[in-house]
Order: sequence, then C-alpha cells, then structure tokens
Amino acid sequence: MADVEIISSSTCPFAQRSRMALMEKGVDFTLTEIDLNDKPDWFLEISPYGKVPVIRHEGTVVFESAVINEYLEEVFPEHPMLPGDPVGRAKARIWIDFANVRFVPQVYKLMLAQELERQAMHAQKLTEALLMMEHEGLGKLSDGPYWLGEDISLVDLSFMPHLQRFCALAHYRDFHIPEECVLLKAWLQLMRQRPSVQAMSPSDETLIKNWSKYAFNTSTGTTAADMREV
Ligand SMILES: N[C@@H](CCC(=O)N[C@@H](CS)C(=O)NCC(=O)O)C(=O)O
Repeated sequence: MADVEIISSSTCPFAQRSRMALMEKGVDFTLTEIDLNDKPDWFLEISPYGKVPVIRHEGTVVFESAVINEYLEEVFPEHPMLPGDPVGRAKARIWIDFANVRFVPQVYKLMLAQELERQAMHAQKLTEALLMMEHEGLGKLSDGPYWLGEDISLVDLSFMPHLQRFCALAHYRDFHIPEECVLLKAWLQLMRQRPSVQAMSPSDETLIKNWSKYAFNTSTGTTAADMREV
C-alpha cells in the first residue's frame, strides 16, 4: 500500500500538478480516479469544495493543488522542489500565486466568455500575463532552463498543465502564445520531455473535446461556476 492516495480525474490540470509533484519527488502513490459528473458520496465527504485533487496521507486529508504540493514538499523532503532559503521560497511562492490568481483564471475566463468583446478583453489580460511570465519571471528569476534555474520546481508544475491546454484556446478562441515569449516556448518544449508530463498528457484532440464544455459555456461543474463572470 502506497503512502499517499491521490484522488484525481483523468483530465484535470490541477490534479496533474500534484500527480507531477508525486512523480518528480519519487513518492509512491495510489491513484483513485473519480467521475466529476457523478461524484461518489465518500468523495463529497472529504472534499469540501467538491474538487479534485485531494490527497489522503496517514489519516490526513489535504486539498487544493498548491497546498498539496507544499505539503508533499514538507513531508517528503527528498528531491526538493522549493529553494532552501526564505528569499528563494518567497520568490517561488510569488509565482505560484501568480499562476493561481493571475494566469489560470484568465485561461478559463477566455474560454467561458461568449461575447466577442469579453473574449477580446480576456485575451488581452491573458497576453499581459504571458508577457509578465516571459519578462519578469523566466527572464529575471534565473538563467533557466526551468523557472528557478537548473532544477524543476513547484513553480514549473503550477504553470505547465494549463499551458498544455492552450491547444483548446487555439482551437476555440484562435489564441496563441505571443511570438516574443521565446523563453516560455523553450521551457514548454523542455517540460514536454519530462516523464511526469508525458505520464498525464491527453492528446490535443482529447483536450479540445474535453474543454468544449467551457468553450460553449455548458459546464455544470464548480470550476466553471467559480471562474464564470457574474
Ligand atoms: N483551486 C483548485 C482547483 C481544482 C479544480 O478546479 N478541480 C476541478 C477539476 S479540473 C474539479 O474538481 N471541479 C469539480 C467540478 O467541476 O465539479 C486546486 O488548485 O486544486
């Protein structure tokens, strides 16, 4: 029996972050996949937001991908994925927060927006986020090739799954990473080679099909409800 059980759903980008952390850290884990359209009662009892990922470890339940990843980092210190010094960790957390607060929501808002005017507004905000990642993040934090330097970190994991889903943004919204984001594009290529990314890489066709619920604003899930404009 593995130490950690992760409750996931096959195409969830947030669960992908934590599955990647487990793999990158070499932690043995059990994967329990659930159907988000038919959530089991036992899942609803342990997941107050009704969202994956959730992990169970030694009688403790932890949810929220960024919190799970920090928990894993503390409990399994081997293969560290955060810097050892407070300043380095603060910088890492600033960009993890950026991913959660400024980048990811714009991806969903652009997908969910139905009016052209709103799509243009969110496309502009997403472009600004990408340019900031390029120039203030990858351009200044280190010499690469990863966000914090030579080694992969929780920052890389926070951004990767949603960038993988840009095929859906291209398909439904004709949105593309700006040409000037050369560091970002090189980093994306590098990340695509990692076994932890390849282990959970649905085809573009699957991702496009799966995200039609956002593109046509038909999703009844809580993620869409949280991201939708009121
Ligand atoms: N902030 C959460 C977001 C998790 C999330 O939105 N998960 C989605 C699947 S990708 C989910 O479980 N949604 C439930 C639903 O749509 O009903 C995290 O980082 O873990």
